Amino acid sequence: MEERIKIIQESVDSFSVTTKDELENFRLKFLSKKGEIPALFDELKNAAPEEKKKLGKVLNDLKQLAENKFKSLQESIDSVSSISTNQIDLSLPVIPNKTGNLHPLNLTRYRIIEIFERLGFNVSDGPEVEDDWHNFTALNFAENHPAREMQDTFFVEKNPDVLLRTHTSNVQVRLMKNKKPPIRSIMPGRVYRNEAISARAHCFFHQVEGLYVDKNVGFSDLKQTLYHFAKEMFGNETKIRLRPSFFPFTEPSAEIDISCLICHGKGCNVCKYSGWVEIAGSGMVHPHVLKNGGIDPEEYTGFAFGMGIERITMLRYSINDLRLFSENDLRFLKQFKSVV
Ligand code: 2NM
Repeated sequence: MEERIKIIQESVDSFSVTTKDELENFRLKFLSKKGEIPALFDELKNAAPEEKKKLGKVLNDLKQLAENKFKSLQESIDSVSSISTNQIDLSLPVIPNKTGNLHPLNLTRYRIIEIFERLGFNVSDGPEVEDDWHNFTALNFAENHPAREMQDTFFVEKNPDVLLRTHTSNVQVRLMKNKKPPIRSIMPGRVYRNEAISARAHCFFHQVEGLYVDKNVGFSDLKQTLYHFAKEMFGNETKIRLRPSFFPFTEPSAEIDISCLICHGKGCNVCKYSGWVEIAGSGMVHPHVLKNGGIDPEEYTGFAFGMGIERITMLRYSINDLRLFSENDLRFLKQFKSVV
């Protein structure tokens, strides 16, 4: 019996509670009529007289211990619940409700704008529904250029002179018409092309184009500007490479590649084992385009460039499917910077 008293004593000592229910369990287990301590008192009746005296004292001590323990547990629970009900600290700042996340395309757009604004570029915009002249003719697209076909361009109400812009260059044309050089401006915006939707193509996407027109703007200005952009956007170690290319609105034209962020040139999936990833098209603005914008190509020169915001965003966050940007799957969107 002495042994059992010791065991009960230990479990009374180590008992801890955090709720009123647990406190009640303590009472039922040890102190209630059917609890372990009254049961021992019952047994004591059958003990030999000299045993009875000795065990009775030990048992009384145990009962006292359990009652004191019950009291102190009760006090600790009462003090906790009085904090949560009576002692609310009204001076604490509110924990804000989460209101949403910024779309990754917007995060990238804001970053691109920030980089070019620091170089003295401003931001321009223009219409998404455009006429043929501003979207094609002024930009030196030949009359029979394939981009003008129904398969490539969305026309509004079958009118060949009302279309959804296929690039943001229409804004450059309008800007040149409205403003004398120097012009340093970027044009972020949505563009449309008649393409089947897949992981790598969509019927609408987003571009940022840039235009710099002034006296003595040269190819080296183009190269340094885009080199600076690449380092700001993708890290100071980033290298760039220019490849000769062709666009109707620039001559000469160049494709801009950056050194692969993933493998640093060793070769991987993203760069298709070439070590380089294309990020933009660019070139010196064609004299015809300057003239169409009302700018004298004998007096002024300029460079222009264009890049896909989706493409930059995919490289930035390792996203491998364009469709994620427009499907509004919260599991995707919640991974980006929260508004608050
Ligand atoms: C690109 C690539 C190269 C461009 C040219 C012009 C304008 F209006 F100045 F002629 N705007 N945008 C340009 C040049 C766009 O996108 C891939």
